[in-house]
Amino acid sequence: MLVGITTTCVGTQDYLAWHAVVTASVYERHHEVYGQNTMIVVLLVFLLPLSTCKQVVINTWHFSQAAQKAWDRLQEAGSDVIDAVEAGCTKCEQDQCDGTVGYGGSPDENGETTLDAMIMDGQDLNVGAVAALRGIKNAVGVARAVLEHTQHSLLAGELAAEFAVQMGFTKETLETPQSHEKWEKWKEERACQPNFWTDVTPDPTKTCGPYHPSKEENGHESHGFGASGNHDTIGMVVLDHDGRMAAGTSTNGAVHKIPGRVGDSPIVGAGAYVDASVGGAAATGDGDIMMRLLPSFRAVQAMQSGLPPALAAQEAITPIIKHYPKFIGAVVALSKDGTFGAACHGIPKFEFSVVSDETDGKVVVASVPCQITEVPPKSEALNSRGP
Ligand code: SD4
Repeated sequence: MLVGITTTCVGTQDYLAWHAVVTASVYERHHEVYGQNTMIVVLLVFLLPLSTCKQVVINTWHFSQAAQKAWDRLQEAGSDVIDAVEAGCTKCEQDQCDGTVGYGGSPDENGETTLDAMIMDGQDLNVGAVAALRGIKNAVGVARAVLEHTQHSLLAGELAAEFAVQMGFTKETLETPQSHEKWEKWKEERACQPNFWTDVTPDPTKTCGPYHPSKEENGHESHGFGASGNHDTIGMVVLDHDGRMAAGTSTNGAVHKIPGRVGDSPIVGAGAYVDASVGGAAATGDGDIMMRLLPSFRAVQAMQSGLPPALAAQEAITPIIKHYPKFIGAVVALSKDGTFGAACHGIPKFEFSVVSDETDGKVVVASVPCQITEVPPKSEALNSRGP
């Protein structure tokens, strides 16, 4: 049993409870034979193998300040893993990480920025999420309010904003001069190219809408998920000394999306997933594809079946590539024992940020090389985002 304790990560509270029970029963049975002092020494030695879980924060991309913020919050007395995830993702929202998290990024076809976010509690698998949230900057904070103050899992759009206002959040514009200029250029100078429409008239590869359904197939170009400024959702997983885990996401989605579009980030199992009895995962990349194949859920399932995190992340990406060989995206995975890894596809390399006891509380930006699938020429004419 001791060997099990030394090699397994045990939450401090669980360990102390276990220790109290063992201490009482061993003392009860043996103190008359060995004497009180010997027993006290033996029982103190029991405390030595105390092996609490490593604390770890991991998040997608080089968002080291978000990771640091989450870590720092985790160290504060009274803070928990949910606080840490919220603080880390909020930091990215405030910093507008790479323009793809928070306000003023990814203007949709109307020039509006809308936000998707999620928080998941790894203890009871409760989830709070918001999708296509309008006019509220702290999307992950609203997701937490959904988690803590409702029995729902996901609120969307204008009515999610009304909920947020009830919860004390401020309604304000998410447009900035930069997002307005980006939108104006796309609309005026580039005739609404690229966009996300298929098989509509007028031809979406040449002109702006409004569009109507058409039987004619219009091929369309890739949207360049992975090109700078269009790939940087924050997805975060946190583990504390007690083995408690949480995960979260925040993003402004896809640039020039069709108004109303929701990505993978607020979808459980797609953008993130965590089960403290196994581990957690978070994803970034082409969310329209990822929400069809639930990579974060698959990564956690793969860890449950015994794979280490890096292989579990790869296992989550493999089925996506089978269907969508031009897929661009990545998954980070963190096991309940504190080991972590990542896998990616379609870009040269993927960076992620980690901070743990082993890094002495300092953020390390690590990277993994990504797999790139050669697409046979005959597929070139096909929709790059579809099978
Ligand atoms: C989305 N997954 O909304 C997000 C954005 C992202 O790489 O991560 N892009 O599809």
